[in-house]
Amino acid sequence: MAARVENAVLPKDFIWGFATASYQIEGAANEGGRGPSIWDTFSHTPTKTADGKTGDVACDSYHRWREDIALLKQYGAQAYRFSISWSRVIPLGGRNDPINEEGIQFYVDFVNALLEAGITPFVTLFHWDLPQALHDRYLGLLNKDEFVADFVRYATLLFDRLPMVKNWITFNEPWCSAVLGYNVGLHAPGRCSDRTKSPQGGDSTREHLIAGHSLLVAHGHTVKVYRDKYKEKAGGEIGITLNGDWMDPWDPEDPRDVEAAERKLEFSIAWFADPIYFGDYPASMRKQLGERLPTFTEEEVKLVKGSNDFYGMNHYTANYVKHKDTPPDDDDHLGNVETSFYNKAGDCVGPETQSVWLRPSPVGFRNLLNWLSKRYNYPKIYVTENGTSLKNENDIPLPDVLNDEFRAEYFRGYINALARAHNEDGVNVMAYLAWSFMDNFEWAEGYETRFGVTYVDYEDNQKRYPKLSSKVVREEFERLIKKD
Ligand code: GBH
Repeated sequence: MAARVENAVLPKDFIWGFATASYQIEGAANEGGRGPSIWDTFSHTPTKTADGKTGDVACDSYHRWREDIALLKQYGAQAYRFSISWSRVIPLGGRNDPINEEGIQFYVDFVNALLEAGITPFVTLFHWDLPQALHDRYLGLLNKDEFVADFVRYATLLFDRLPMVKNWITFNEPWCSAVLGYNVGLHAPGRCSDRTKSPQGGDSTREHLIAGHSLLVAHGHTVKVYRDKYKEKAGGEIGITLNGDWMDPWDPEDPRDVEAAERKLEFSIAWFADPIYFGDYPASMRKQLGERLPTFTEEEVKLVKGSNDFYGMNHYTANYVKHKDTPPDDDDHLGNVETSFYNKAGDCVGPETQSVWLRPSPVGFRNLLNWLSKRYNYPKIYVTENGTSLKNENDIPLPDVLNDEFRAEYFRGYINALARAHNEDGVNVMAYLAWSFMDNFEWAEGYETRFGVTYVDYEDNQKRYPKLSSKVVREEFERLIKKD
């Protein structure tokens, strides 16, 4: 674990808080004029989520938002990141489809109440919940021109109606939308080459690459609109949030593993960040994927290159990476590598959590902050998600479950690693939003896996209870941020 940083080393204007996403918390799936999203359809399809759970009710934040804001205030949060449900504001999603004023009003009231409470809103436009109608009409992300035009219209509507928002995130984790939705099919819309899993079609060798390209181009167009017409007046910023975990070579003495670890970082992070900072996909991806990877037109390069006011970083864990001696499969999305929580020497990344993919590694966070900073020339970084689940937390009854020391220790480790990266490595990280403000619908894992600093009692009216970790996040930042 990273040692504690005792002194206030983070600048006065460093901002911290908590994050959530619409489909994971709102519920009220059929209320207020909301249309269905691909996550409604997917979660209502048998076998797609744990115990067939859906976001129909979730944390019921659509009704309990005043309580949520009071709790955020109680936690001392300076910022709150949430996402807008596209199909709540445009139920069918398209640029010529009717607007749902009731849905817009919900977000206007919410943002105004946050601001009144002194909490800065960070608004994500798209956290995976594509309006179902756009999937039905033209297969959503697979139709670049239609998707881009519809997304830009949706984003513009919100720039118009929420001029008080100064922190915009276009897309949350395009890698997840692309790979989980169109390559492995574990997330909505669940497409992949396996017809037993995806009878409606799918091609795991190509579709995720097409979806990823659409997301990048939509991001570029949206940022241009924001910069041309809104940015100056609002004094705001816009960027994209990318997921990415740290990768160490399985055998640091083997140059093929060293290269494999770098390639894995490129296949997960640089896939999206290179086009945004350099104007093209990484060479390693072009080499492995050939013509299956789309190319950027000149106009697209102009739109996408330089399109981040900040780098939104979602980060959770670390892996060891081993090269493969066999040629890559056509549906490979990893960069022809194997990942593991153990290295050749038998060292382990960290202890188990409830999420099979997640083990704590604060040092990995510091390493990745440095990797990103060096590769992209020290961009301003906002950590838009970081947090952990706890092994078997769902089996612990109230009130013991509120004593989440494992999560508290995760936050201590990661927040101090961030402080070191800022103070000792010159990393320009300026915000930190813990995932998550409260336990919520953890996608395909349903409600079994909890990530909240707030316990949500799904058996008793979604009642909220602060966990220990909510206090620890605050303690860390109150010590680390300079007072003047
Ligand atoms: C975030 O993604 C999401 O933004 C958030 O909505 C979610 O609740 C939170 O994490 C916690 O899960 O083994 O191939 O299925 C985190 C990034 C990347 C983590 C994909 C899980 C699974 C890879 N995710 N990863 S796989």
